[in-house]
Amino acid sequence: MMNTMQAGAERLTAEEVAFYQEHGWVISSRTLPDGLIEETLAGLEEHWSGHRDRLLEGAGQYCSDWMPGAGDGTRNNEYISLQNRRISRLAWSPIVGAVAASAAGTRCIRLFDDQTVYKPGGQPGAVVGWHVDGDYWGTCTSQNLLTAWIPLHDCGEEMGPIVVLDGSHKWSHLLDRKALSFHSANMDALKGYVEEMGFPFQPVVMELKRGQFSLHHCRAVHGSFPNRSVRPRIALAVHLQGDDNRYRAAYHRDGKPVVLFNDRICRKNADGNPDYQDDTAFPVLWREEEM
Ligand SMILES: O=C(O)CCC(=O)C(=O)O
Ligand SMILES: [Fe+2]
Repeated sequence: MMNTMQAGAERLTAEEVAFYQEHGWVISSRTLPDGLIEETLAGLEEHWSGHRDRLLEGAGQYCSDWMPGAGDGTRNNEYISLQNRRISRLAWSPIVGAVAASAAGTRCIRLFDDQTVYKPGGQPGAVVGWHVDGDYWGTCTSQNLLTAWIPLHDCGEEMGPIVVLDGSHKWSHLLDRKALSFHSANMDALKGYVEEMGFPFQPVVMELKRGQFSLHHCRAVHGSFPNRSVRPRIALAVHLQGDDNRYRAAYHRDGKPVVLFNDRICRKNADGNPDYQDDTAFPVLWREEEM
Protein backbone atom coordinates (compact mmCIF):
# COMPACT_ATOMS: atom_id res chain seq x y z
CA MET A 1 0.00 0.00 0.00
CA MET A 2 1.34 3.43 -0.82
CA ASN A 3 0.14 6.82 0.25
CA THR A 4 1.03 9.84 -1.77
CA MET A 5 -0.13 13.37 -1.13
CA GLN A 6 0.56 16.89 -2.16
CA ALA A 7 4.19 17.65 -1.34
CA GLY A 8 4.27 19.93 1.68
CA ALA A 9 0.69 19.30 2.75
CA GLU A 10 1.46 17.79 6.15
CA ARG A 11 5.10 18.63 6.57
CA LEU A 12 7.02 20.38 9.33
CA THR A 13 8.07 23.97 8.83
CA ALA A 14 11.72 24.73 8.06
CA GLU A 15 12.14 25.98 11.67
CA GLU A 16 10.73 22.72 13.06
CA VAL A 17 13.06 20.68 10.85
CA ALA A 18 16.06 22.75 12.02
CA PHE A 19 14.91 22.23 15.62
CA TYR A 20 14.73 18.45 15.12
CA GLN A 21 18.20 18.35 13.61
CA GLU A 22 19.67 20.36 16.48
CA HIS A 23 17.85 18.69 19.39
CA GLY A 24 17.18 15.17 18.10
CA TRP A 25 13.46 15.42 18.85
CA VAL A 26 10.45 17.52 17.90
CA ILE A 27 6.76 17.63 18.74
CA SER A 28 4.76 17.57 15.52
CA SER A 29 2.60 20.59 14.83
CA ARG A 30 0.37 18.25 12.75
CA THR A 31 -2.03 16.15 14.76
CA LEU A 32 -3.76 12.82 14.19
CA PRO A 33 -7.51 12.29 13.80
CA ASP A 34 -9.25 10.90 16.87
CA GLY A 35 -10.75 8.05 14.84
CA LEU A 36 -7.29 6.56 14.26
CA ILE A 37 -6.57 6.59 17.99
CA GLU A 38 -9.91 4.91 18.75
CA GLU A 39 -9.25 2.23 16.12
CA THR A 40 -5.83 1.52 17.63
CA LEU A 41 -7.27 1.09 21.12
CA ALA A 42 -9.88 -1.29 19.66
CA GLY A 43 -7.16 -3.11 17.71
CA LEU A 44 -5.13 -3.62 20.86
CA GLU A 45 -8.10 -5.22 22.63
CA GLU A 46 -8.64 -7.40 19.54
CA HIS A 47 -5.00 -8.47 19.57
CA TRP A 48 -5.07 -9.33 23.27
CA SER A 49 -8.22 -11.40 22.74
CA GLY A 50 -6.25 -13.54 20.28
CA HIS A 51 -7.43 -12.06 16.98
CA ARG A 52 -4.85 -11.75 14.15
CA ASP A 53 -5.58 -10.24 10.74
CA ARG A 54 -2.26 -11.63 9.56
CA LEU A 55 -0.18 -14.32 11.24
CA LEU A 56 3.44 -13.33 11.70
CA GLU A 57 5.38 -16.51 12.22
CA GLY A 58 7.74 -16.24 15.19
CA ALA A 59 5.93 -13.30 16.89
CA GLY A 60 6.15 -13.90 20.64
CA GLN A 61 9.23 -16.09 20.10
CA TYR A 62 11.57 -13.69 18.27
CA CYS A 63 9.83 -10.44 19.21
CA SER A 64 7.79 -9.28 22.22
CA ASP A 65 4.09 -10.05 22.09
CA TRP A 66 2.57 -9.58 25.55
CA MET A 67 -0.65 -11.53 26.00
CA PRO A 68 -3.07 -11.76 28.97
CA GLY A 69 -1.59 -14.03 31.63
CA ALA A 70 1.97 -12.87 30.91
CA GLY A 71 2.01 -10.90 34.15
CA ASP A 72 2.48 -7.37 35.46
CA GLY A 73 4.92 -4.74 34.34
CA THR A 74 5.35 -3.06 30.98
CA ARG A 75 3.37 -4.72 28.20
CA ASN A 76 5.18 -4.68 24.92
CA ASN A 77 3.74 -5.82 21.56
CA GLU A 78 6.14 -5.47 18.66
CA TYR A 79 5.37 -5.51 14.91
CA ILE A 80 1.71 -5.20 15.83
CA SER A 81 0.72 -3.09 12.80
CA LEU A 82 1.63 -6.01 10.54
CA GLN A 83 -0.70 -8.23 12.55
CA ASN A 84 -3.68 -5.95 13.10
CA ARG A 85 -5.38 -3.92 10.36
CA ARG A 86 -6.93 -1.36 12.72
CA ILE A 87 -3.56 -0.54 14.26
CA SER A 88 -1.95 -0.26 10.82
CA ARG A 89 -4.23 2.69 10.04
CA LEU A 90 -2.50 4.77 12.68
CA ALA A 91 0.99 3.24 12.41
CA TRP A 92 1.08 3.70 8.62
CA SER A 93 -0.65 7.09 8.64
CA PRO A 94 0.54 9.37 5.80
CA ILE A 95 0.46 12.26 8.29
CA VAL A 96 3.10 10.51 10.41
CA GLY A 97 4.97 9.63 7.21
CA ALA A 98 5.00 13.15 5.78
CA VAL A 99 6.05 14.73 9.06
CA ALA A 100 8.82 12.14 9.53
CA ALA A 101 10.00 12.58 5.92
CA SER A 102 10.41 16.30 6.43
CA ALA A 103 12.30 15.81 9.71
CA ALA A 104 14.61 13.17 8.22
CA GLY A 105 14.95 14.97 4.90
CA THR A 106 13.93 11.93 2.84
CA ARG A 107 11.56 11.64 -0.14
CA CYS A 108 9.98 8.49 1.20
CA ILE A 109 9.21 7.01 4.61
CA ARG A 110 8.63 3.33 5.30
CA LEU A 111 7.88 1.34 8.41
CA PHE A 112 10.90 -0.33 10.01
CA ASP A 113 9.00 -1.80 12.95
CA ASP A 114 6.57 -0.70 15.62
CA GLN A 115 5.49 -1.48 19.16
CA THR A 116 2.83 -0.66 21.66
CA VAL A 117 4.14 0.13 25.13
CA TYR A 118 1.53 -0.17 27.90
CA LYS A 119 2.52 0.76 31.45
CA PRO A 120 -0.06 -0.06 34.13
CA GLY A 121 -0.73 2.65 36.71
CA GLY A 122 0.89 2.43 40.14
CA GLN A 123 3.71 0.00 39.29
CA PRO A 124 6.99 1.70 40.24
CA GLY A 125 9.01 -0.97 38.37
CA ALA A 126 7.21 -0.44 35.06
CA VAL A 127 9.69 1.85 33.32
CA VAL A 128 11.44 1.86 29.95
CA GLY A 129 15.20 2.09 30.60
CA TRP A 130 17.42 4.66 28.87
CA HIS A 131 18.31 3.42 25.41
CA VAL A 132 19.17 4.40 21.85
CA ASP A 133 16.86 2.82 19.24
CA GLY A 134 19.62 2.64 16.63
CA ASP A 135 21.65 0.31 18.92
CA TYR A 136 19.04 -2.36 18.19
CA TRP A 137 19.38 -1.83 14.43
CA GLY A 138 23.01 -2.74 13.79
CA THR A 139 22.09 -4.19 10.39
CA CYS A 140 20.98 -0.78 9.05
CA THR A 141 23.28 1.23 6.79
CA SER A 142 21.34 4.41 7.61
CA GLN A 143 21.87 6.46 10.77
CA ASN A 144 18.89 8.59 9.84
CA LEU A 145 16.04 6.39 11.10
CA LEU A 146 13.56 7.94 13.51
CA THR A 147 10.63 7.07 15.74
CA ALA A 148 7.16 8.58 16.03
CA TRP A 149 5.86 8.26 19.60
CA ILE A 150 2.06 8.45 19.74
CA PRO A 151 0.25 8.29 23.12
CA LEU A 152 -3.33 7.02 22.83
CA HIS A 153 -4.68 9.49 25.44
CA ASP A 154 -3.68 12.81 27.00
CA CYS A 155 -0.33 12.01 28.55
CA GLY A 156 0.81 14.35 31.33
CA GLU A 157 4.09 14.00 33.20
CA GLU A 158 2.50 11.84 35.93
CA MET A 159 1.68 9.12 33.37
CA GLY A 160 5.32 8.54 32.43
CA PRO A 161 5.54 9.75 28.83
CA ILE A 162 8.71 9.28 26.80
CA VAL A 163 11.65 11.41 27.98
CA VAL A 164 14.39 12.33 25.49
CA LEU A 165 17.85 13.65 26.43
CA ASP A 166 18.14 16.89 24.52
CA GLY A 167 20.85 16.88 21.86
CA SER A 168 21.99 13.35 22.78
CA HIS A 169 21.81 12.11 19.16
CA LYS A 170 25.07 14.02 18.69
CA TRP A 171 27.02 12.25 21.44
CA SER A 172 25.22 9.00 22.37
CA HIS A 173 27.73 6.94 20.34
CA LEU A 174 30.43 7.91 22.88
CA LEU A 175 28.61 6.36 25.88
CA ASP A 176 29.54 2.95 27.25
CA ARG A 177 26.72 0.65 26.05
CA LYS A 178 26.58 -0.96 29.54
CA ALA A 179 24.95 2.27 30.76
CA LEU A 180 21.95 1.75 28.43
CA SER A 181 19.12 -0.77 28.05
CA PHE A 182 15.39 -0.70 27.22
CA HIS A 183 14.89 -3.34 29.94
CA SER A 184 16.91 -1.72 32.74
CA ALA A 185 14.86 -0.35 35.63
CA ASN A 186 17.63 1.88 37.01
CA MET A 187 16.78 5.36 35.74
CA ASP A 188 19.12 7.29 38.09
CA ALA A 189 22.57 5.99 37.20
CA LEU A 190 22.86 7.64 33.78
CA LYS A 191 22.87 11.30 34.89
CA GLY A 192 26.18 11.21 36.75
CA TYR A 193 27.83 9.19 34.01
CA VAL A 194 26.69 11.51 31.19
CA GLU A 195 27.89 14.55 33.15
CA GLU A 196 31.21 12.87 33.92
CA MET A 197 31.61 12.39 30.19
CA GLY A 198 31.17 16.16 29.82
CA PHE A 199 27.72 16.17 28.18
CA PRO A 200 24.64 18.04 29.46
CA PHE A 201 21.96 15.80 30.97
CA GLN A 202 18.81 17.59 29.84
CA PRO A 203 15.71 15.35 29.94
CA VAL A 204 12.73 16.64 27.94
CA VAL A 205 9.38 15.15 28.97
CA MET A 206 7.02 14.72 25.99
CA GLU A 207 3.81 15.82 27.67
CA LEU A 208 1.33 15.40 24.85
CA LYS A 209 -2.41 15.67 24.29
CA ARG A 210 -4.27 12.84 22.56
CA GLY A 211 -3.68 13.27 18.81
CA GLN A 212 -0.25 14.84 19.24
CA PHE A 213 2.96 12.93 18.57
CA SER A 214 6.68 13.44 18.94
CA LEU A 215 9.59 12.29 16.80
CA HIS A 216 13.03 11.28 18.03
CA HIS A 217 16.22 10.54 16.13
CA CYS A 218 17.54 6.95 16.14
CA ARG A 219 20.67 8.09 18.01
CA ALA A 220 18.79 10.05 20.74
CA VAL A 221 18.90 8.62 24.28
CA HIS A 222 15.40 8.19 25.72
CA GLY A 223 13.34 6.16 28.17
CA SER A 224 10.28 6.60 30.37
CA PHE A 225 9.54 6.79 34.10
CA PRO A 226 6.77 4.94 36.00
CA ASN A 227 3.13 5.77 35.42
CA ARG A 228 2.04 7.37 38.72
CA SER A 229 -1.59 7.72 37.68
CA VAL A 230 -4.32 5.12 38.20
CA ARG A 231 -4.96 4.72 34.46
CA PRO A 232 -2.79 2.74 32.03
CA ARG A 233 -0.31 4.67 29.90
CA ILE A 234 -0.57 3.35 26.34
CA ALA A 235 1.56 4.50 23.41
CA LEU A 236 2.32 3.35 19.89
CA ALA A 237 5.97 3.78 18.87
CA VAL A 238 6.45 3.66 15.10
CA HIS A 239 10.04 3.15 13.97
CA LEU A 240 10.66 4.57 10.50
CA GLN A 241 13.27 4.38 7.75
CA GLY A 242 13.91 6.32 4.56
CA ASP A 243 14.41 4.82 1.10
CA ASP A 244 18.19 4.92 1.51
CA ASN A 245 18.35 2.29 4.25
CA ARG A 246 19.88 -1.07 3.30
CA TYR A 247 20.84 -4.26 5.12
CA ARG A 248 24.46 -4.82 6.12
CA ALA A 249 25.89 -7.74 8.08
CA ALA A 250 26.46 -6.92 11.76
CA TYR A 251 27.76 -8.96 14.69
CA HIS A 252 27.25 -9.05 18.45
CA ARG A 253 30.24 -8.81 20.81
CA ASP A 254 30.39 -12.63 20.96
CA GLY A 255 30.73 -12.81 17.17
CA LYS A 256 27.19 -14.08 16.54
CA PRO A 257 25.38 -12.35 13.66
CA VAL A 258 22.72 -9.77 14.46
CA VAL A 259 19.38 -11.09 13.18
CA LEU A 260 16.48 -8.67 13.54
CA PHE A 261 12.91 -9.95 13.46
CA ASN A 262 12.68 -7.78 10.33
CA ASP A 263 15.23 -10.05 8.68
CA ARG A 264 13.01 -13.07 9.30
CA ILE A 265 9.81 -11.59 7.89
CA CYS A 266 10.99 -9.78 4.75
CA ARG A 267 11.90 -11.06 1.29
CA LYS A 268 15.55 -11.43 0.29
CA ASN A 269 17.28 -9.30 -2.33
CA ALA A 270 19.36 -10.63 -5.24
CA ASP A 271 22.36 -11.09 -2.90
CA GLY A 272 20.29 -13.24 -0.55
CA ASN A 273 20.21 -10.52 2.13
CA PRO A 274 17.11 -9.05 3.80
CA ASP A 275 15.47 -6.45 1.56
CA TYR A 276 14.60 -3.42 3.69
CA GLN A 277 12.66 -1.97 0.76
CA ASP A 278 10.16 -4.85 0.74
CA ASP A 279 6.70 -3.22 0.54
CA THR A 280 4.98 -6.01 2.47
CA ALA A 281 7.24 -6.07 5.53
CA PHE A 282 8.03 -2.33 5.37
CA PRO A 283 4.97 -0.52 4.00
CA VAL A 284 5.40 2.97 2.60
CA LEU A 285 3.70 5.61 4.79
CA TRP A 286 4.47 8.51 2.52
CA ARG A 287 6.30 9.21 -0.71
CA GLU A 288 6.87 12.58 -2.33
CA GLU A 289 4.91 12.85 -5.56
CA GLU A 290 7.00 12.72 -8.69
CA MET A 291 6.80 16.07 -10.43
O1 LIG B 1 6.78 4.28 25.26
C1 LIG B 1 7.82 4.35 25.89
O2 LIG B 1 7.86 4.59 27.08
C2 LIG B 1 9.15 4.14 25.19
C3 LIG B 1 9.03 4.14 23.72
C4 LIG B 1 10.34 4.04 22.99
O3 LIG B 1 11.33 3.55 23.46
C5 LIG B 1 10.37 4.59 21.63
O4 LIG B 1 9.38 5.22 21.21
O5 LIG B 1 11.40 4.41 20.95
FE1 LIG C 1 12.96 3.55 22.01
